[in-house]
Amino acid sequence: MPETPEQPAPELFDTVLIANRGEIAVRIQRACRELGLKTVAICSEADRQAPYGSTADSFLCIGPSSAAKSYLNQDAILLAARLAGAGAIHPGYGFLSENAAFADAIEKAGLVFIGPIASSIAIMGDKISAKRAMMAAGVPCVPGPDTALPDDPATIERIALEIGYPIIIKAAGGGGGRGMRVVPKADLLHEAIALTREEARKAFGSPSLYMEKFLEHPRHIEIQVICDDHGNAAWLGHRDCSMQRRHQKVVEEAPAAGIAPDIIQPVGMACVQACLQIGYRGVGTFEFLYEDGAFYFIEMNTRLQVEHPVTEMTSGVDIVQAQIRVAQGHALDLAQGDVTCEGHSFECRINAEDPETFLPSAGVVTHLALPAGPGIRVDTHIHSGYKVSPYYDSLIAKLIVHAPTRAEAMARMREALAGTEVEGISTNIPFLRALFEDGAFAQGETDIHYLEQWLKLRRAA
Ligand code: MV4
Repeated sequence: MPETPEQPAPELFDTVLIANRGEIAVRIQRACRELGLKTVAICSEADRQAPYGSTADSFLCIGPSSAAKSYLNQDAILLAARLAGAGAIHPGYGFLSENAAFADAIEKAGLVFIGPIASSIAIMGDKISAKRAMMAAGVPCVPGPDTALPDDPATIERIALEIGYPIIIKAAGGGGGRGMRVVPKADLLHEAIALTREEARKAFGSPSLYMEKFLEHPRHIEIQVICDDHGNAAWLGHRDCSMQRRHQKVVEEAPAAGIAPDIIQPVGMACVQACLQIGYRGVGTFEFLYEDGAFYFIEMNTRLQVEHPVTEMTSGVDIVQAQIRVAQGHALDLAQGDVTCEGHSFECRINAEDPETFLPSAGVVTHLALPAGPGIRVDTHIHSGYKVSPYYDSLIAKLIVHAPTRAEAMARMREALAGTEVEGISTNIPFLRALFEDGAFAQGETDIHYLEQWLKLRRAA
């Protein structure tokens, strides 16, 4: 018998259904094509004209405009995958991206979910079990028990006193700013718990609560990880996402200003260790509060995030491609020692919204000019003539810049914002331009409350 040359193992899938819309559908399609994968786009009736449909290999309308009947319709998405011959489903962010039942249904249908295994999503979805897993793995957490609050009033009072006021009550089913209440002093404790418990029961279907020390002026720092199925994990650096309003991030940057590499390094390694301990697969983000030089874990996101580009710019890693490769069963092709952080990156979220009320602004984009040049990247799905629909998130583009230093990256963003023109709808561009002229922001190290205070002062002026 002549020796046959070793054949590479067949890929787990060659066609990916992208269960999302907008800029992230475009971004994922690009990564798929670069990896030689075919793409299936899906849309709701409102998105029938979307360009991401015509650039995909197949395009299926799966339901009416309401997200509940289209982008959140698990059966319709699974049916579309079967009809179009997709072997994998990429959920993007939002919609079904952190739905453990969806991940489970995909795997049971014999397809690959491009994301973590369902049990990881479930553990991180319950903020108490997430905290327990992190404490067990040695990740620094906010002071407070990693167990649900008991019913006994005296025990609750004792826990609060041990932590020390102010404390914060959070719902296990919450996250991203939903289902939490600050308690400044003891006489407000039981009422706060009763109110939060009822809200949690209604909103999340679970009355389970936990208690933490309330940090009054933290920054929001997050760590990006990527893991394969072969026991390899790496962190790709950190981001500062403190510039937010009502839990909606507006500007993100990498790395965080004023946090020395030797301060963040052990935190990154603890995240990697936690991933290995829980058998995590895929991309993930560890969210921390950072106050007075210390890091405190709050939540883990088990999805690709909106702000992943700032980490791509500084690490040089294509996070979406890497995410798809590990879902195909490949070993990570980078070791921790290969990961570097070069220069500085900012992302501005361009939203179709009223500059005063922040309410979504739907309508037709009558004129669009986008910036270009060295170190400028635009992730968008819109074009001149595009109709911004009122049904979904108001994000219409992400402006991303990269430069050697933070000051140069800020200058580059000013230039990019100056070269961005969107007419026909209202956007937050004027407000972003003003923010990039702000002195305290230019200094760096502003906390999670800075933007709301800045807006208040600006309104008063
Ligand atoms: C906190 C906190 C202060 N102390 N936990 C809000 C979103 C959710 N991910 C957790 N959040 C917070 N948790 C303790 N123990 C303050 C916030 C918080 C916040 C966190 C990150 C980014 C913006 C924020 C805005 C308000 C409150």
